[in-house]
Amino acid sequence: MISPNMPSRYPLKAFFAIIFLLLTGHDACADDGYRLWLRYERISDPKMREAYSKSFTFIATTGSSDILHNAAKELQNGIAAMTGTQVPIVNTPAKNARGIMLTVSPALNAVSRTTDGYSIGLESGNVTIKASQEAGILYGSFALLRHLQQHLPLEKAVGESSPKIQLRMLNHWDNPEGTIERGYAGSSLWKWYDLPETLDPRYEDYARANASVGINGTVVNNVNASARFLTIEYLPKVAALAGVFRKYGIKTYLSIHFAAPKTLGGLKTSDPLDPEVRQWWADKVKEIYQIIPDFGGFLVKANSEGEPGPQDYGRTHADGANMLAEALAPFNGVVIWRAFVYKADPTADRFKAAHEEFVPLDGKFAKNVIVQVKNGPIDFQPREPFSPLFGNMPRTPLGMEFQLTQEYLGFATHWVYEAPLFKECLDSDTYVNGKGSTVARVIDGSLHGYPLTCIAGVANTGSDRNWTGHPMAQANWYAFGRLAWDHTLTAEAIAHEWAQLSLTTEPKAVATISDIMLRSRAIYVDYNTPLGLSRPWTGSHYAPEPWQNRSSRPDWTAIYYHRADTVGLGFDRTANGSNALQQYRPEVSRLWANPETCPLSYLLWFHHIPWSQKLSSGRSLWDELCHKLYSGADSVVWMQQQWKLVQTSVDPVIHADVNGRLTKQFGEALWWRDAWVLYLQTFSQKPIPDSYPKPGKTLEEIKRSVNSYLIR
Ligand code: GCW
Repeated sequence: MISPNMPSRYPLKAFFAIIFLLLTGHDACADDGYRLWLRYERISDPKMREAYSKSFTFIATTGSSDILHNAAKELQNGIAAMTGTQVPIVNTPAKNARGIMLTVSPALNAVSRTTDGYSIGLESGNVTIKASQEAGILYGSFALLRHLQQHLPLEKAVGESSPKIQLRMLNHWDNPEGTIERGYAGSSLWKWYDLPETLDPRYEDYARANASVGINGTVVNNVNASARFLTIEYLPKVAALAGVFRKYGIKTYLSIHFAAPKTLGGLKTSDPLDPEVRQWWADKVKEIYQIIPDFGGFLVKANSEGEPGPQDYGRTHADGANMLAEALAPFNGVVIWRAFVYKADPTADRFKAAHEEFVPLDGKFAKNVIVQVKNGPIDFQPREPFSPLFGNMPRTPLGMEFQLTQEYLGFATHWVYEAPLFKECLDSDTYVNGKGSTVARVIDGSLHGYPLTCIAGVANTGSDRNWTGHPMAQANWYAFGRLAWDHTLTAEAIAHEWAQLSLTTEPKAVATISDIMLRSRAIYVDYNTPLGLSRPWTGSHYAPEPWQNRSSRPDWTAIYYHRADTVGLGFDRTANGSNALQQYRPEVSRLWANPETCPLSYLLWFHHIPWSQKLSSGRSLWDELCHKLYSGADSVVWMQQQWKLVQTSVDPVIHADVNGRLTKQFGEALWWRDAWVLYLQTFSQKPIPDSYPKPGKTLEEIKRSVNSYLIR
């Protein structure tokens, strides 16, 4: 559980440290961000504390299961911290006492597609939390606590809530040796060496945080999977983690190495149609369920970026997925098969690859298979149009994959609140069944009646004390969970809620912080990849490098994506170019195929635009680019100024931390701005408009400054 991290082996040192902190006026209990949005700060208004205390004189729960116990315990701890009153947990409350009743009652389920919903009511002076499943009680309890943390009247807590999507999961890209692929918050949370004997208390806090936003699944290892996770050495370690997570309604999943029958089992092949291979997987799955009876299933990256897969044997993705599905079916396990595929073909457009490979397989997957699709067609870019797979596989449950870790969003340095990115995709209209066929309605199953629904976020957690490196990146984990539960929530409402729970309840400060959050992603895009530029080239995925033109494959260079030349800029994906637009419904493609009607934010995704061409903004392409890059970088100054305004409302340690990161972010925004402007100027041959200051460095100097960031 949350511990104050006291260095108990050095009592004298600790004593002097505290005296020092007291004398120097530092807050000895400074917030290190560990508690996330579950801070349960003491309510300062005595009247409100008293009102809450009077309403809660007991917490009654009928069952004794771990999940119910944890729900009651969380309420007890939260209420004690916020009001100062220790509320007893009882089976039967005293007559006429007022308190919280937790009741598992099957009736609720009728209204919901999923089974995790809850209702909160006020009955005879008691607050009731009812749900058809124990997990629902846990979610209802966290909802009540969320409510109290925002100091809202109890009557406003009344209502029902059910998640729109069944499997709400985190995908960890964690490796067996403790590193995290694309992780920017330290090393893996999982201490594989110490497991299974030693359970870090942090595992439970991780589970609490997830449960508090309704996340009910976790894939503990990288999709670039080591076969070691399937060994008798590692499975008990995974089982130990599963044992902790289960108590918070979370199922554990594993990413698998498709060639494991060969590499681990010593078979001659891993061909999915080979009977011995099928038997090997059936046996392995049985072995897993013997020690993890509620195991969730497998996540698979196959025939993608060098990972093995069924195509190595002339088989299809469906053949591979169905083999695993057959092994998992007797245990109600699922296969989550990723659609992140693209080939090293210099003449092809990577944008089209997933659609080309997967749409012909629609309807060919077994019932317990979900195909997991990244939000955009390329790769977690700062801004991408929605993947054209959404809406085009009506007979195959499609799951969503968002990336919480900021691989292309400035790692743990740049402040980017991702909910607007998630919402932009979820609210996009595919038009597949007419207007209103949003991506959200594809993945929640309501459009095509999918029997299984899934949404995943590539985790941004790590061993850093504050979990996510950048303190504000906690909001991305939070927002993902809240949207996975209910994609109709707004990015704004979630920002407000998160800021209140995590930073301050002062209304003005909450408004200021939410405002920064809500604008942060657009600001990042403006100085990083404006007007539909993208940058999935190899290298650091951090530093600007638009000049990069050499790699083992063409689609791992920068020039492949932006296509700058003396005529103009952008990737022509119209009928004159790669025709990727054809993968969308006519209502979408018609709009985007015309540069006059294509939103400026997607323009260079689909068009090669001449430098002098006038855009809908009234500026030429070149001038608009300069405008975006300069105003984006300048807006970081605005972020800094706004952040200063909340100094007295936010914990000083967190405030200083974010301040430092913003200083760095500003320097790097200028770096990106100048790199793009100077590099593109070599093609456009146009001057930077007079109103903007000239870059302080030459292109050559910037290239040199980037070199140190490149890991090849
Ligand atoms: O974005 C790319 C990343 C890889 C990642 C891959 C994927 C896990 O650069 O690190 O591999 O996507 O999603 O499979």
